[in-house]
Amino acid sequence: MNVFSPGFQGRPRPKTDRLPPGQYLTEDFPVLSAGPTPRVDLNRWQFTVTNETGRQYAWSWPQFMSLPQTKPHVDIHCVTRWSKLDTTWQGVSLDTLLENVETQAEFAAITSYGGYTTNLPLEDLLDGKAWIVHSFGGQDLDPEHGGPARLLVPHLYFWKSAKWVKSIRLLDYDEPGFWETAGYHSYGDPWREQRYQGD
Ligand SMILES: Nc1nc2c(c(=O)[nH]1)N[C@H]1C(S)=C(S)[C@@H](COP(=O)(O)O)O[C@H]1N2
Ligand SMILES: [Mo]
Repeated sequence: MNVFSPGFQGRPRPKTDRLPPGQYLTEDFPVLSAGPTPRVDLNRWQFTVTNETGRQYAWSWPQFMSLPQTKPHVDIHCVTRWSKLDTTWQGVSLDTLLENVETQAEFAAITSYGGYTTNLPLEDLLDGKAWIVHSFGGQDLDPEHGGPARLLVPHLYFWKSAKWVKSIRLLDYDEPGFWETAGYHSYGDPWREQRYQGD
């Protein structure tokens, strides 16, 4: 007997298969900020990348917005155990931003307006895995959620996705950020449940 109903293979993957261990699904979009929401004036907004030799690359808001845009459609996973599926964003791939940046560095240190920091290996920003996004669900990104622009690195726990992103420093060494210094995992892969140091 054929236990599969017609069309079975065409069915989407069950949502629970997309849930990393220890996570639950949420339909809302919780706000998690370690401090107040900074006000960032677009006329003064600047995003910079500094390589390991100190060379700086900078984009004003109009320069950033004129780069080729993509629309990532991704699942996000917060270390506080909520996951949200099928989120839709718009922004610029880090592949585009880093295209002409000369570097041999292995690590990236991210800093936000307001002072938040986080770290990750440079390769986790490349090959279509990370974006700087300015829109969520077809609307300008709310300030609470990181507007005017935030980092989006959905394959790692969401604390790596720095809101109000300001700069990326490319380094030869790993530099733990705000949560990483407070005992959270240096890498933070939700599928390996790397929540805390030692996981
Ligand atoms: N600048 C900044 N970025 C941040 C944070 C923060 O406190 N400040 N919190 C992180 C954490 S722990 C999570 S889960 C997500 C939350 O993003 P959201 O508030 O849009 O849900 O942002 C991350 N990026
Ligand atoms: Mo988080």
